[in-house]
Order: sequence, then structure tokens, then C-alpha cells
Amino acid sequence: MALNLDECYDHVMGLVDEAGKIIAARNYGEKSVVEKSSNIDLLTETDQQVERLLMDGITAKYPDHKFIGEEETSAGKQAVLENAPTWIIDPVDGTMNFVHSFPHSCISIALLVNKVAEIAIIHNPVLNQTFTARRGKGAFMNGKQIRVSGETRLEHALATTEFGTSRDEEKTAVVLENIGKLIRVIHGMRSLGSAALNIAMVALGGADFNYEFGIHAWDIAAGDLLVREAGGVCLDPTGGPLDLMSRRFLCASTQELADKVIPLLTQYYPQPRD
Ligand code: LIP
Repeated sequence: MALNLDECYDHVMGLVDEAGKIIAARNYGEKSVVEKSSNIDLLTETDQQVERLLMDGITAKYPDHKFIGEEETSAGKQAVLENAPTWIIDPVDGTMNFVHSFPHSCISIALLVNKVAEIAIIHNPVLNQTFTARRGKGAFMNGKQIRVSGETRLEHALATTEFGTSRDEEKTAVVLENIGKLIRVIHGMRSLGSAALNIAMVALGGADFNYEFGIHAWDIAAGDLLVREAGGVCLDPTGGPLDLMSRRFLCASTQELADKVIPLLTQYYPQPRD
């Protein structure tokens, strides 16, 4: 029997709302924090609790659905993108922000069926911003339709990117090289501390392009659908088709703007893939 996507969306929105209340209630309080891959790649009990709440709540209604979750993957579970309905989840995107009570963290969750994104939700419960998209039905913030800026001029573009959770010398050199090149030719550069929220700014029309090397599928899966439903483009940073598992991402308000950014980017190929 075909999956009822409307029912799916309503069910997960309820879970996201419940999980968002937990994040919002704790954002300005003390957190228990452990380090993952580095002293700046952090995990809190809220990350784990929210991921568990979402996965258990989905499994209760859809026992055959699969998951790719940040914290399960960090704990050693292999991330496998299958044709079966698969939820790609970052329970707290912007964990560093959450640890510092900097109010830019979000739940990022996407549903892919046959590896095609059908549902995207990016929810910042601290600032009450809820970005949503359904395939072919547009992109929304708090229920109001949103669209990319339509900017085509590099010299008028506002970009978002991040420094990442690795200070590996090779990667850091590429990060700084790209920032140094771009800030000399664009309007400005912003880093919210959350890949998903950085990408949502492009869908909202508040930024004109986003790129990042080193992110994971759970950082970008929802933002990919959101930007495309807002009229933008999502690509590999070389201009090829986006590979959700490659840990490389570029999105832009227009293909014309993306084509101007791509030749300026020093490329980086994070290993291993997701
Ligand atoms: C973070 C991303 C950010 C990236 C960090 C980290 P987390 O996600 O939102 O863009 O630069 O390396 O991946 O770890 O806070 O869920």
C-alpha cells in the first residue's frame, strides 16, 4: 500500500514539536557535554534524547521505516541510504550553539522514499522558526510560502558557510582560502553555526548561496529539498549533481549565481563518506 505522505508529515510534525519543546526548555540551562571526534565536535544528552524520541515515535507508526541519524551514526551504526522510506535526522543541528545557549540550533529531518526527498522540516524551537517543504508543493516558513532571492550577481551575494567541527590543517586551510577569496568579491559572509539553518536562509531569500565541506547527510538532507522547493539549486561544489553522502554541498538562489561561485571554490573531499 502506498505511503500516505500527508499522514506521515502530520505525524512527524507532532514529534518535532514535542522534541522542540525539550530543546527550547534547555537552551539557556546547564548541559552535560561530551566530545565526539574532536574538542569542538560535541554531544549532549539532549541530542541523544531528541533523536531517540523522533526515531521511536516514527517507528511506533511506521515499523518498516529506516533511519540515518547523526548520533546513531556517531555511535557506530553504518549510514545506509536505501530505497525504503528513510528518515535522515540531525536531532540538534548546531550543538555547539546549543551548548553556548546561542539561539541558532534546530531539528533537521527529511524523509526520502526511493532515495527521493519527499518531506523536509527544519525547526528552530528557540526562535520559533519552522521551515517545511513537501516535494512539488513549495517551501514555507511558519506556514508562509518562501522563495529564494533570485540573485544572480556575485558582487551582490550574501553567503553562508561554516568553519566545521574539524581543525584538521588541510581542511582548515581550504576553509580559510575559500573565505578569503569570496569575501573579496561578494557582499558578505555569515555563519549561523548550523548547516541546516544556513541553508534555510538561502530558501528564505535571506542569503544567496551556501557551501560547506565536511558536513553530513543529516545536515543537508532537509535543506536540499527546502531550497529546491523555494526555487533554488542544490549541487556538488564542482557543479555536478548533489551526492547526499559525499559530505560536500553547494546551494544557490540561481544556477547563474552557482556557476559564478563554483570556479572560485578550492575543492575539498572529506573522508570517509557518510
Ligand atoms: C554542525 C553543522 C555545521 C558544521 C559542523 C557540524 P552539528 O552540525 O551544522 O554546519 O560545520 O561541523 O556538523 O554537529 O551541530 O549537528
